[in-house]
Amino acid sequence: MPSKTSAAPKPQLTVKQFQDSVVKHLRSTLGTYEEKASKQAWNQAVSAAINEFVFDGVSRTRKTHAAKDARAVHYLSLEFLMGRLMSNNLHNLGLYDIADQAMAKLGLNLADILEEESDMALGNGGLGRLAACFIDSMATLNLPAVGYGIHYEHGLFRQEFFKGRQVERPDEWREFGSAWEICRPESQQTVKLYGYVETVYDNGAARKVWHPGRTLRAIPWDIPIVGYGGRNVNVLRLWESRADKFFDWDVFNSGGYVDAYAESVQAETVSKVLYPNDETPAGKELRLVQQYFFSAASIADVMRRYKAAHGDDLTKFADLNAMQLNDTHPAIAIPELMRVLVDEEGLSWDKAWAMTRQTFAYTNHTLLPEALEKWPLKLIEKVLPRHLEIIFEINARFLNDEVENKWPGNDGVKRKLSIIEEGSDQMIRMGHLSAIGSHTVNGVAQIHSELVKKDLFPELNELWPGKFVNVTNGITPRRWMKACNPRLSTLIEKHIDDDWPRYLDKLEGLKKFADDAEFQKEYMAIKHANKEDMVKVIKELTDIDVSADAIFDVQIKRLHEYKRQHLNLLHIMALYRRLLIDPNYDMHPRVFIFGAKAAPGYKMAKDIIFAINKVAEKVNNDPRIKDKLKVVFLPNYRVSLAEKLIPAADVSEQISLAGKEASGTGNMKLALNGAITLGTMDGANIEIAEEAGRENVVIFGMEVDDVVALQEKGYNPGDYYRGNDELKAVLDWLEGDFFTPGEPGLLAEVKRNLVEQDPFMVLPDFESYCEAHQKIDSLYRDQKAWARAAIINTASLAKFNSDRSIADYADYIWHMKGVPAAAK
Ligand code: PLP
Ligand code: NBG
Repeated sequence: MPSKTSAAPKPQLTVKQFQDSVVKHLRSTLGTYEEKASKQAWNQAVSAAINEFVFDGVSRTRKTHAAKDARAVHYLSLEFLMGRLMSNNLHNLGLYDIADQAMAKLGLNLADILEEESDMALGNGGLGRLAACFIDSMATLNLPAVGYGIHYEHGLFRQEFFKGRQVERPDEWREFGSAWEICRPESQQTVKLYGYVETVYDNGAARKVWHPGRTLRAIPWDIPIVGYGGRNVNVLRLWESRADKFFDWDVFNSGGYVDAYAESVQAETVSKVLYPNDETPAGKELRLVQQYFFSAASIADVMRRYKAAHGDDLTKFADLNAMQLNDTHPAIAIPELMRVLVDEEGLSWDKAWAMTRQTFAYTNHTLLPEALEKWPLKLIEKVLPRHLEIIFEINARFLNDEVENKWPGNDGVKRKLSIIEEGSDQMIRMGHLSAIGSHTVNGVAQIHSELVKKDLFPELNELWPGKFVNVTNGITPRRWMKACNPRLSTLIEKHIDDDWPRYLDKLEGLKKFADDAEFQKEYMAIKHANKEDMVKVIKELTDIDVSADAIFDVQIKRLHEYKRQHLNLLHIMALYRRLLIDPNYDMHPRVFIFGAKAAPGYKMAKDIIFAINKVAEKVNNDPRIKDKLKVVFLPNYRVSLAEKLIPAADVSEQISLAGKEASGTGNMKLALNGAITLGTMDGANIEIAEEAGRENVVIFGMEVDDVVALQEKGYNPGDYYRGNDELKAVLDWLEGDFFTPGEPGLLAEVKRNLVEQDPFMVLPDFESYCEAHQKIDSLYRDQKAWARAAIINTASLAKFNSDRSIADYADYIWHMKGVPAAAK
């Protein structure tokens, strides 16, 4: 029953008007006509029709915020994993049904048109997708906010499999342009790099002058971000790098036509490609240049906007501007703002530092030691000589004043807290710089935020009580339920308000139907229909036949040893072995579905993909197991594939080693769509279990304390290998040629790694993981109990709405309120 105050967007035009607009754009913008137009052309015509509303929203929003001189937040992120935008924009504008009907009138299917859009994959995984959900929520909450990032020409690589191995292909998301972006050459900036620093004396006072060796132009591309309801439309501003002077005219005139392009080619490599490493810093000069390039351009942009309103008086700068660092990737923005304030604006160090600290806040997304960014001091000195001096000064003042006051004469603490790590090669610790230069530091789930305080920055937490806080991650229910699961959304709308995509706590209202036989039947029928759709996708992508009556057991995320896809694999092999030993082994048919990209240089991750593919090949073609077991590895996992898979999942595999997954967000999406979490007590799994009730998830394995205890005792994987016959048998199975006929040993490295090192303790959790799977099997056979648990999951996930996360940031970190744009 829609409520009177519903936040659901109202359609602003009729089907006929939308249809006319699409046809008008097809003819006048695309230069084609109905009989001839390709689906791609139709897609672009629909985009153009939508953009009539979107661009108007951008102007209205910008005008309101400028007129009110509103405080704004700037979300600095090297990654935004946006996916496709059309369906989201239609839903947020309230135009989806209108567009659907309009296309039907034109003899077309909107769903087919949506498939024509490339994913905008300017991110690796969780961190980038979180940034995308967050900017959706910032617009929905009417917060004056700008997302800042890089306009990569090539996003995350496209993954193919060749004989079971991952092959990387370039991503061409804007090969034929993108309908959603507008270039804003009038707002371009310049970014300087390299060179040397000179000390100049004015009347005896020393002043630093940086003589840069290179200049890049930063060209902004704006992607409108439509809030739910369409009232506010913010922008995501992505910087493209270009050479400062396109031609070196002297070289050109002396006959070197091709050489004249040399500088421009180098400059353009800065925004050419996204580094495909998830959770591992690349440590390459180009990456540092990317980080500085977008940080410096963004700060210059914020400064330009401020000065346009306030002139050279910077006293209100920090009151009007918040900047959020999405991990340490933009940490160089801290010394950059200091450089601008001190060197360019002539502020005193103390004043500039107070403003800088008041402006920045930092989100930590990982505790993995190998993932914490450090840059060789020598590299920073080469690329950003003035910034290195500023970092030294920040560090000296921090150690000599704040640390010395708290721990007088304690060199051990100073060494630990110093931004500079001593050693044969000195390194700059970006996490330290971020924490020291920010007013607030947050982790991304309760357990993670506690570990940030306890293990990562215990002294800083003691030095600044209250500075370290938690903001549990969230996901936008618009994309991750309303748009991707229309059947379930319709069912929800039938039983509760239609504005649940804005107020997710309304889903609580479903709890009263959890035991209602009729509702259970409808809910399960929807899951089945979604699975039937997935059966077709699986067939199309892999040529594997699966049945929608089997349990769809899904693990989708980047491939990483800490996420333990190989634990899943060992259990699959154990099931296969049980079925070979006893063909009547009692289990409900299961389809194990994987989606995961490995970083191209991550050998073990690629070996695991290969092993899963090889086991899959054998299992799927073995008639002896009577289709009780299927293994599917879908190639090229990305946002648009996630949107198809998540509504069809029965089981959500969240099996990281406790303490390693900071939060996870895939876990939230799957649980909201009614998959039962099979997980460890890690990241946000803990909070999902809390919200949905421990009885409605299946938890297994060691907890953080157990992991620490085992490490302290001395972990020996060989003990577990020898101590469990089934585990030993499946590990040994990897050695011969059973899965790689005629080529023995191809999978042996996976076994060796586990038996000799097992850095993420797969073996100790194996037994308890197998038991957890037994629980899943029995629960599924009791369809009423399963339906009940799934419904309660859907009904209980309001906490994980990214609107809640963003409201927390706004209240506790940014201290700002929404400013609704004027209606006209
Ligand atoms: N990759 C894609 C395409 C996603 O949509 C998500 C989140 O749902 C992730 C990666 C992150 O997954 P996880 O939280 O399981 O690491
Ligand atoms: C990832 C964590 C995830 C978390 C996302 C978003 C990095 C460095 N970290 O657990 O591993 O969900 O960030 O916070 O990518």
